[in-house]
Amino acid sequence: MILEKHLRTALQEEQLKMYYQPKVDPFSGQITGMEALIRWHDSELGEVSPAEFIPIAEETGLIIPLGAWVLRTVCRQNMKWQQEGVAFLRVAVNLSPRQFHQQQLVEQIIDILHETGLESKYLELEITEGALMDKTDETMNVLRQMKEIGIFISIDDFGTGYSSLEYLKQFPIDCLKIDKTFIDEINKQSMQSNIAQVIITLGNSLNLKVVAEGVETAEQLDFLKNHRCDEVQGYYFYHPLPIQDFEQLMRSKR
Ligand code: G
Ligand code: G
Ligand code: MN
Ligand code: NA
Repeated sequence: MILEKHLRTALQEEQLKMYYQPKVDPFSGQITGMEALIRWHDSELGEVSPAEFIPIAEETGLIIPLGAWVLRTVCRQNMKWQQEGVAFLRVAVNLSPRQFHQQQLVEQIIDILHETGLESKYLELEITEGALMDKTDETMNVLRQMKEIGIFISIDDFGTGYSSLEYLKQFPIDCLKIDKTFIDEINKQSMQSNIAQVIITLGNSLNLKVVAEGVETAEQLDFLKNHRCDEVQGYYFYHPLPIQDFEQLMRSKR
């Protein structure tokens, strides 16, 4: 498999990069946090999307060392930004299903926090609904350990999976991220954007923070403000930014 071989090399030779997309308070416009998103430019293949290579990393098991690299790189970068006074923000890391269900994940995270010196409250993990609702006993156990450490936990792509409301109530989670497909349905003409609205109501009633992803228009933002969505993220505000651009943005805010 050619992509796998290239990806292995990319990981060894540090050709992978993390980008950072700000999350925003919809009312004040202030940056409240960020999501780390991996990027890969291969000299032969060009830009390869994580939508393409993460599934391959999952199939081949490469996601384990890759995932560890992502966590370490992101925690180290966040610590550096704090030390330099650039930003004091929580950073979210995406965990794919196999990564979430690996043995030793919690130990690995504890080690990385220790090694980088990052406080646990500055780390958020985004886990998809599908991964959480699989092997629920094990999931409960892992989530409890993460909560005990003080990590912030979000359900990513919420609304696309099959959440059991019972587990949603029981799991020690902090936040629901409304999937982009429901944000796409919001527009001026048809105000029947009911799923986004229902998710906000559900989140509020479970005392969870609700974040909208993929916000691209002023209409979507208005709708989300009217329905009291807590945070927004999307191209309307910021694209995922490379380190230098992120630093420039933060400096411009001071
Ligand atoms: O950023 P973009 O839209 O291209 O990401 C495509 C997909 O890849 C999304 O589902 C996103 O969650 C996932 N992804 C991006 N970065 C990472 C990462 O660092 N780790 C994992 N596991 N998935 C990621
Ligand atoms: O699965 P996950 O939610 O982690 O994926 C997030 C992906 O969505 C990232 O790859 C990011 O690049 C992308 N993204 C972020 N904001 C927007 C947006 O406003 N529009 C679109 N089309 N994609 C976005
Ligand atoms: Mn995500
Ligand atoms: Na998502």
